[in-house]
Amino acid sequence: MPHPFLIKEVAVKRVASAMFALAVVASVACDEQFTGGIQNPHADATITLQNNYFDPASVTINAGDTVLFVWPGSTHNVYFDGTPGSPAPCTNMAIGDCYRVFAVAGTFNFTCTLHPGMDGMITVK
Ligand SMILES: [Cu+2]
Repeated sequence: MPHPFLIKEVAVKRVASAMFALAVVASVACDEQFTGGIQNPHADATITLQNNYFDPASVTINAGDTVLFVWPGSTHNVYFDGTPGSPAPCTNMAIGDCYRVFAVAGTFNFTCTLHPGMDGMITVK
């Protein structure tokens, strides 16, 4: 029979690892893409995908901020230039929204691969 103090220590470690797992899930859930409409109105900056330009084409945010990309009705995508810290792309859709978190400072150029010249830039301070 283990000493009661040892049993309590194991339980605390299990709770701590469960909380860590929840924190990981919560941070991953911030990068999301939805077709059909705005699902989560939280954003630090919003960029709308117009025909055929980003409005606005450039925004400046702080590290840790979330950018909301909005598709009001025509097919576009958002691909980042691969700079370290770039988020995953938002893939083709016509109506929907995509959230991307920018965790580190830098300049992140992005483009819609369907429309040459449809480019934008996010500066993270
Ligand atoms: Cu486009």
